[in-house]
Amino acid sequence: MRALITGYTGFVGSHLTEALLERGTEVFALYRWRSRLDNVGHLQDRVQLIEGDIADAASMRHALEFSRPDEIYHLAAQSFVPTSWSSPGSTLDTNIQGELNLFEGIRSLDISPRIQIAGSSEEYGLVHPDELPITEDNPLRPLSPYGVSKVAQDLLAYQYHRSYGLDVVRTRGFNHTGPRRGQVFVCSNFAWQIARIERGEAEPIIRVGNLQARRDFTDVRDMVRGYILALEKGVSGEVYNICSGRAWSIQEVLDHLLSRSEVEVRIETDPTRMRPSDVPNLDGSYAKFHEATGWEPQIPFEQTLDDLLEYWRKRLAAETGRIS
Ligand code: A2R
Repeated sequence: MRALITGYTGFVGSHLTEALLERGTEVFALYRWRSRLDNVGHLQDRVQLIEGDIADAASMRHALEFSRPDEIYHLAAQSFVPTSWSSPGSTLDTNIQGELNLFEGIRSLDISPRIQIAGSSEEYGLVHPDELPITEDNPLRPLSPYGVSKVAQDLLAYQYHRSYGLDVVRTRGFNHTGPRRGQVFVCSNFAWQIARIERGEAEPIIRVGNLQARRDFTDVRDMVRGYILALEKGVSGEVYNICSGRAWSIQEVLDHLLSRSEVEVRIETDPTRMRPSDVPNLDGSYAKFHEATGWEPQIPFEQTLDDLLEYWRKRLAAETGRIS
């Protein structure tokens, strides 16, 4: 089995690569010459590296021709919602054109891989209270340029499946976190702030955005197990939510992390962390995915948060070690 991963160097890509290698899959890993390798340093000599850029059609075709994959996990994207407000154009370009390049590359070659498209709960955007928990049939009312880009990716995949028979399975992953999550994302950011305060590297103030927002969180290791199952058992052309079905408020996340630390902190609201239109509540139903694949979350979210805090403690300690 040969799998091509776009977005290999990212948060999810690193965990997915580990899971695929464990399954015995040969992994072809697309990266950019300037990609940071922090997440994948330990994997570099276990994968076949392909330098390329999804935004470039020739580069994408080369990656496909070189790897001739049985499976593709299409993770590469501008994945950060706040950046999509400051750079909506490049977010739409990368995410939509990148996927188009992937699909057209496949069409131009004599290959028929199964393709997983990493969509997002941000596609649902505005959800009314009587629509919870969110199923795949919910209207898509995205509230950010990122959400729009993921809706476009989702529908483009549907259209290429219907029009050209591409063997696509679309997943809509709800929030996921765990070790290696970038510190710009909320859970990781809190864990990073706490770890820095513990080390005496920051004053004991935690800066927060909207603590009332509620999100359905899944451990990244459960999420990538879902992506693999989506290609093992998912129905071609279908779309599946992957989520835990249990929403946590951001306040609860913060309280749990603080309960795992000795530090005394003051909480301060930081207006720059508020989004122009934040989605108040996003909890999902994974019933359809469970029915198709048997998937269900296995790692309690409390464990995920503990692992995340531990990750930052170790990483900051290692960084200090490198500097001194
Ligand atoms: O920024 P880099 O060079 O480390 O690579 C990122 C990659 N990427 C690209 N790769 C090739 N050509 C591009 N034009 C391009 N733009 C971005 O996508 C990185 O390896 C990956 C994104 O990683 P993260 O930002 O950590 O995202 P995460 O959380 O792993 O999300 C994976 C997927 C995305 O499609 C999200 O929208 C979805 O799951 O939720």
